[in-house]
Amino acid sequence: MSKTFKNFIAGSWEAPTTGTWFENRNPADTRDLIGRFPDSGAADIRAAVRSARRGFEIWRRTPAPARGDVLRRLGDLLVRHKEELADGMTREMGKVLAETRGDVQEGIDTAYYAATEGRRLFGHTVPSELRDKWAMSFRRPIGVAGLITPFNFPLAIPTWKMFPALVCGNAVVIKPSEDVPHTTHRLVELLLEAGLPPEVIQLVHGRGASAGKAFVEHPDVPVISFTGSTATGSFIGETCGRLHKRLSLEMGGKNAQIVMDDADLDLALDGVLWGAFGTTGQRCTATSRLILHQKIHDRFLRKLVEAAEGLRLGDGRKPGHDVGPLIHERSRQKVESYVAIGQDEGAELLTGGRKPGGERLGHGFFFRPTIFAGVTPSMRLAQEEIFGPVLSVLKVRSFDEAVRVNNGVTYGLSSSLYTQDVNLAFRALQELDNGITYVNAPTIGAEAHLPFGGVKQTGNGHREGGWEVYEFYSETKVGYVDYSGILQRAQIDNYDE
Ligand code: UN1
Repeated sequence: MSKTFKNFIAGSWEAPTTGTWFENRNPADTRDLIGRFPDSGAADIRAAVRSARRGFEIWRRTPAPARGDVLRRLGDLLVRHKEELADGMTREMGKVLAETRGDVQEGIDTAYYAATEGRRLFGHTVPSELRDKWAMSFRRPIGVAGLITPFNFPLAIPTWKMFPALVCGNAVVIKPSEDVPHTTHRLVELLLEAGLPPEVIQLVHGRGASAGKAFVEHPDVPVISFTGSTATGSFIGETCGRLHKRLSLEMGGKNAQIVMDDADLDLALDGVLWGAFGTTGQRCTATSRLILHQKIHDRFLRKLVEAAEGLRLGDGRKPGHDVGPLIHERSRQKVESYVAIGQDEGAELLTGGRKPGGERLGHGFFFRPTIFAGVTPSMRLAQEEIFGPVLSVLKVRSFDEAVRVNNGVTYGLSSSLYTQDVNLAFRALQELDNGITYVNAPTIGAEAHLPFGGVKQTGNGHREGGWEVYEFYSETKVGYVDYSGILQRAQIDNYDE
């Protein structure tokens, strides 16, 4: 008998009002059923929001340092449960244990950062233009925050959204991806153990088109944060625009690694292998384009193909594997369709392009690391997000051309430049149109205490992580106190002759 999980609404674990459930299976071996989770509907969301509003009334009055203390205790619990969480995450999501341990660590870092932010949440005190008048700004919570999270970072991304929202004094309704519901289930259990008042957090499982849509449209959820596809983000953006909601969108990428002719090629090789094939290419920050200077193009490609063929596919919970499965069959079909598109467009398939044969990997959604050479900037292979282990290689003659190619896409999350030339390094920071640029490091590797996000169609101008996200989850309020005892008119009395 597989376990049946529930939503967490109004302080207790509740079955969905729909009476329907979905299955969560291990993508490395679909015979392994992790559990059944609620396929919730609008009525579940309404109950969750009602409860969150009650939770908000308690939580917004709790001093921010005390709110931070809950997250410090949660950080301690994440440390204690790191192995168990990583193992469970690999089981439901597929990436190898070293990566899921990193995912938990990102949650730990985010928790400890948030804990101390409870003692900052700075406002400003500035001089007034009038005598005996005080002027300051400070932060207030917004209300119920609705969070929609993706499958690829099952723990880290929920923490990026939840922890700052909570420290700022908001109540939370979260709907995790239906591909990884178990990790968020555990996170909520740990939040309760850490002492979060129950009605401050609501967990509602389900699909985007039903549960997700219901709270994006709910009038009592004034702030929404979403990480996922650009298509879904556009839909959410329209709804939030119409309802005047605050919205943070974190969406697609088409990130490039540029390798100049003076680069340390071994370093660049390690970087691209990790960037392109880590997490089986299922990161917003994955390296999906490799832009090579013509002088090193052939030499680098030879090494790259050989190294990619040496990557070991397999169950991420067992030692010795580098690359896990894709998240589901639909995703594998999408990757296969791009292999066909690339071949039709005239790109040259150097390796991969198909699922592995044989019994060992036959029950999972595995796909071989795939490299296309001879890709030109206008090809769909060079423009569209694939979200799988497919790398498109483009050849350029100069740094300027590399910049043009990098910038010639609709996305703008991360980019990377390998060079020994300090002048080029700084030019890259200025000229590459991305939210994050790495020098001599791959396109992935964001740290929890710095702002994370992208330009163009990757996002809508907000950042997660670091100090900026706290602005997103709070309202700035301004207070003036006039202790002069007389009416002082701003802009008038101070300028009287
Ligand atoms: C994502 O790609 O979806 O940049 C998030 C990284 C991670 C976060 C990635 N820390 O490597």
